[in-house]
Amino acid sequence: MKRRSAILGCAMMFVLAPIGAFAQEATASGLAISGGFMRASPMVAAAGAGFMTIRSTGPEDRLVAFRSPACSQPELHTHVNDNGMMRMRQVDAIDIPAGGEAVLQPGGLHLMFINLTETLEEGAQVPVTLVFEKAGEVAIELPVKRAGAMN
Ligand SMILES: [Cu+2]
Repeated sequence: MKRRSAILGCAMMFVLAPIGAFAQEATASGLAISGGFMRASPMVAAAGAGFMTIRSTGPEDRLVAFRSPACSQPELHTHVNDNGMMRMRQVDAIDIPAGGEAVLQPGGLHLMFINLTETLEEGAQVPVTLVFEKAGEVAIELPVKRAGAMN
């Protein structure tokens, strides 16, 4: 995976996908993050969720935490089927297999932004720092899409 400048990456993604999805960022440490987004959330103090695909072009890694100025209580979550009811549950880490990927998507794994510090307005960019066990910290920006967006 060649490293390219964030500006060039954004410009290319904007041409190819004007709806959004320009949070794409490649790291030198063998992780490629693509398709990141959040959903617009109308009220302050509500929670928000972040989604993306994290691919490893090298060894296995684990997403162990994240930080964002958009919330005061970031958690890693998944959904579990509890007698037919889908419930969110906190997880310690999200595994990215060697040469494979972890998909964070609605109804599954996600970044949970608890105690939002600001309203998530459609069109905004939310700075997020992902913390990986091996790759360390990776800064990205997640575009805010309309409420209910699936990708
Ligand atoms: Cu959640």
